Amino acid sequence: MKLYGYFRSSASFRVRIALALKEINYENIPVHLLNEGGEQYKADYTEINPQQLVPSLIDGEAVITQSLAIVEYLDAKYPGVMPLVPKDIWLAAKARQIAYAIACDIHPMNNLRVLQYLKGELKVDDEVKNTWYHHWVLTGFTAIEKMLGETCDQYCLGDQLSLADVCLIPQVYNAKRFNCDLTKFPRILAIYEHCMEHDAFIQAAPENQPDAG
Ligand SMILES: N[C@@H](CCC(=O)N[C@@H](CS)C(=O)NCC(=O)O)C(=O)O
Repeated sequence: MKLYGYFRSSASFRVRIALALKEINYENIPVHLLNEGGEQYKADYTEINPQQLVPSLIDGEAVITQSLAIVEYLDAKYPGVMPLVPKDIWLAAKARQIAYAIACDIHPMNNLRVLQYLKGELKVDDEVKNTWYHHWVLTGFTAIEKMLGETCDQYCLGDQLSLADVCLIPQVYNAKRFNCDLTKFPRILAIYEHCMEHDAFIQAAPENQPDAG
């Protein structure tokens, strides 16, 4: 398998966690999102991912984009190693509920191209851009902190790692990088601390990628 990604990309981080949890070897192909105006816009990469976003997974003839589609593909292909979508349909819905709250509702508001548009086209300054970033993280995390009250223990779903943790940890990692105040989210922080002690999460972390600056 080949993974096109970027060390700081939280969507790539999700896929790296899933690959590490499932102990799948893969070739890492960096796509630098800033160099030369962004390598995601190059014609050869656009052939792979028409959305000009990372990650993209190549598995033989299969080209798969969208991190959650990739994670669910890996989970279906390797169901015996660290299942990420629970068999129980209520728990599966809860895992997806948290994952989608992050991947559909927080991350798109704060993606690189959104921040670049705010700054470049709409001419907002860095302070306003950061206020925007913090607002969407805090709005999303306030809801997720409540949701977790229903299911969490050491992980989002009790003592079982799932798709929810695969999405939550990269979002927390980025929120910390952008200096968001997370003190109102003790459940989220406890799960983050716990996951970041796990070998798969350490292996997948941005600073441990070959393209980390
Ligand atoms: N929903 C997509 C989001 C992918 C995405 O937005 N990736 C970001 C990095 S985390 C990206 O490639 N940004 C490039 C840009 O904004 O130009 C997924 O989950 O794969």
